[in-house]
Amino acid sequence: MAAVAERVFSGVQPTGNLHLGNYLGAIKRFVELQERFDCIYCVVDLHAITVWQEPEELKRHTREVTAAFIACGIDPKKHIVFNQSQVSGHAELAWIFNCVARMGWLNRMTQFKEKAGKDRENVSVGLFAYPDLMAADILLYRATHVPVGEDQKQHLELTRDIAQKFNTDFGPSLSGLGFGEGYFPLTEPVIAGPATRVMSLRDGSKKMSKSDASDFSRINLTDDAEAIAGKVRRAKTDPEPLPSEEAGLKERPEADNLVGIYAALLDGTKQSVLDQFGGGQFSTFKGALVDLAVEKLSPIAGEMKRLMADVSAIDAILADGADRARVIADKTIADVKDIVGMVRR
Ligand code: AQP
Repeated sequence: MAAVAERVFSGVQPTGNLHLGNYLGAIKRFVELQERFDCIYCVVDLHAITVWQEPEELKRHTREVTAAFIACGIDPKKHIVFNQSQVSGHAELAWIFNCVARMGWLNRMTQFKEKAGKDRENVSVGLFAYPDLMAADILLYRATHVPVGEDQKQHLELTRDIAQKFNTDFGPSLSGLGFGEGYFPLTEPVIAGPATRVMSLRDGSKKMSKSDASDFSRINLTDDAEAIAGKVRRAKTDPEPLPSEEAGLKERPEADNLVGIYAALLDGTKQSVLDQFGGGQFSTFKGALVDLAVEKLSPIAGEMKRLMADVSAIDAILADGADRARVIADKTIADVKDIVGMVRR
């Protein structure tokens, strides 16, 4: 395969309040990767509308995710921050990938099964085809690394399958056009750290999610100290003291979740947290967790509030990012049209 420059791409849906899971599983990693890679971070509004969004809420959430990116430390001047609908290449490439991916592949996607539930006949076609659009988001920029939470692992595997099939199906066309043996890279997921799947504070078997009906299930990035304290104190636990060894967290999902959150906020490991709190009661540990969460999250909430007070500045960042993203995307779309055999002027 022709050498492809290393590049990071990832996205977040503007579907509601960003929470600690989005932060620890994804956005915190986005910030770290800026040091080593060229990064493109996208507010994926086309993904959001696979389920119903009130138009005014969609606009507000799009700006809020942008504000969160910046408040967490993403630099929109050095890297690219934009919203997906402003670069038409995402939808164009997604259509081509709809014709590359197989129904059987999409039928196996667990996120679709979870989100569609028993109401499969009534969900949008977009919700089913969501992973093809996600593959298009990533491969439009020929991204080599994608930081995501654990829940997106299967979609990343599908992205690799689509890239591989495209490279194989169009192999002769690729070599004829001088692209070597492959056009799209086989992208690597970046899923790392002690909190790649943060669970609901009310139910250790469910992922922390924006769309959970209970606000007590998650810590929002905009929560103030009082709200964080209330949610952590009410978080479900079990009656045993914390174990001293990590192996003791097995079969104790709520304890495992809170210890993982503490470790991730501190950039430590679960074992280092247990070295400090093992053998103690949850009440002591929860008090320390509240202090740590408030210390780490309050500055983000404050900065988001400040940024949201100037919507035109946020819109200018998104417009500038879209202009820069489009330059890369247009080149890929032109190449892909040549490879597939579409006549261009
Ligand atoms: N609970 C989580 N733990 C760790 N990482 C998580 N992510 C989401 N939830 C957790 C990661 O956050 C990034 C952005 O996710 P998204 O907004 O695009 O979609 P999602 O995964 O569907 O997130 P939600 O909160 O559950 O949203 P809704 O309720 O709208 O479906 C991704 O990298 C994701 O892995």
